Amino acid sequence: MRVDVVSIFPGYLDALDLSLVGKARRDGVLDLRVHDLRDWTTDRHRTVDDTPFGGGAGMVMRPDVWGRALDDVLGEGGSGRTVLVLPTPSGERLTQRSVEDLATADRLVIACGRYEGIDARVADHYAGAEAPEVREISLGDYVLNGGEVAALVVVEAVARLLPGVVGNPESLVEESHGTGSKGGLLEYPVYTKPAEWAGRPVPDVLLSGHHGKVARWRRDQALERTVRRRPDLIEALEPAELDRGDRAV
Ligand code: 6GU
Repeated sequence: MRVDVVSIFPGYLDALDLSLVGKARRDGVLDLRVHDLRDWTTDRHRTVDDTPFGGGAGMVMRPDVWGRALDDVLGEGGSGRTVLVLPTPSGERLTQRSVEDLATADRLVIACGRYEGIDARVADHYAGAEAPEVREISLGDYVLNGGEVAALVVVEAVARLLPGVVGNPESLVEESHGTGSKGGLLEYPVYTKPAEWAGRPVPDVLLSGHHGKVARWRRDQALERTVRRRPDLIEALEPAELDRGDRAV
């Protein structure tokens, strides 16, 4: 997959050299390119923003600079499905479901806004075209200073779904928010050695060697945790889906 990130702080994306994402890049699974938006400015001060029409606080990013940048970057790609990702606190919530959808694209272009955001005509302009698909996404109900952290989140969440990035694909199956057979619940708690630490023993059932009892216990823990921490996730589940998960243990 090819991913382009455009930002006025390209250094923010340096972390994508590390860990599994860094390895995916070196292995050629992920072709990630980071661009400096100011490369598409035309004035001596390399201006990317201006005051908002209608008044109000802060600055708005200029559509002409973004338009030149995105036309160039989008034009570099080959054929295939391209999604233009616009991180914004007023976007749709990013979920594992939307991450799975983004992971099926051939190409992502992530445009990181700063200040009070990007002139709204940019999203409308590209959404009005045949391609790319445009997705305005938000990480959650809080405010960040710009889209760079969201770009880090999208790249990491998508990259680990690409074939060959996570060593053991089984580890993708049981995780919290997975949409597979155990989907919809938070993950059960996990333990390793030593069997007792700080006066706290590991639950006996995990040392029993009884796979059926371990599976039942984990399912119960996942349910209990989800009810307590994320009742909204239980509400969102079809009762049949809950039953199916229970019969699977
Ligand atoms: Cl994607 N951007 C900004 N600036 N703030 C956010 C966000 C995105 N998601 C949550 N808060």
